Amino acid sequence: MRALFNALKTTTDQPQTEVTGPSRRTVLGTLAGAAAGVVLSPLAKFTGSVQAGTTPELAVAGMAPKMSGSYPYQLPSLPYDYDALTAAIDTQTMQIHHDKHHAGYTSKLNAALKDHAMLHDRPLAQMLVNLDELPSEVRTAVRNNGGGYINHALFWEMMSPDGGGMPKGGLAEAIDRDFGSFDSFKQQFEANAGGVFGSGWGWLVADGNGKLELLQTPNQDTPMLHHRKPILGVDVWEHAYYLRYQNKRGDYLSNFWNVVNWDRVLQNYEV
Ligand code: MN3
Repeated sequence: MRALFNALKTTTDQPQTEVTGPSRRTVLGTLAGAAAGVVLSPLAKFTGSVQAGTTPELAVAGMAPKMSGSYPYQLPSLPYDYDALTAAIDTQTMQIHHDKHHAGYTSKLNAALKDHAMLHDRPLAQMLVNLDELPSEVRTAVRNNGGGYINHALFWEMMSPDGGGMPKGGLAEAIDRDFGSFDSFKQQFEANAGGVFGSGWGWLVADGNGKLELLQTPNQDTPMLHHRKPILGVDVWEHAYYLRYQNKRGDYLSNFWNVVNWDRVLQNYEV
């Protein structure tokens, strides 16, 4: 695991040359901000220095095999009961969120890919990192429904009825290094996620050097579109919290810490 990160670090430490192909357009799109449908948090410290070639590995390395699986995609089972996360999320929200919303992204992703056999063996994470390489007629569907598929697969795993507490191991050290302290990180994470305008996600992500950043993504965009590895994410679409919290997104976010699965989040960082 360390070797992979070192390899990525070596690559990203090379002198910056012109980034070509889809990655260049993505990086420029990121810098262009809202014009490209991209929302970067004011708290994010995006440098635009990611090089082509490092990023697909970076993204795929962060995903469990089942999440970067291939067509036809299966709705992942929840790793706990619907009522297991009531320290943060109510039972009915979990049922609707998993059985309807996540199932919907899954079936729409499969429908979009059905007639594109050449994409059936391509890992979803690779498609999302290199979106511009996809046929134009499936690009939006993969971005939205592939993003929704993978974001939710990650989200369920990032939570646990045995969650809460403090980050662990190398992630705890990196949080102290990049945010000052765990308390400061929590404040900034909540502000970042709370500030997402409309539907989207608030993320803790890592670049190829393991540096942590906060990121907002609109709709179902994944941090992989920005060549960042998702470490911890929280869904701030209203469907994720409205039944219990109504307009009080901040209360949902402050309770979210009760269920964060820090063991899994550490794996996301170290893989
Ligand atoms: Mn959702």
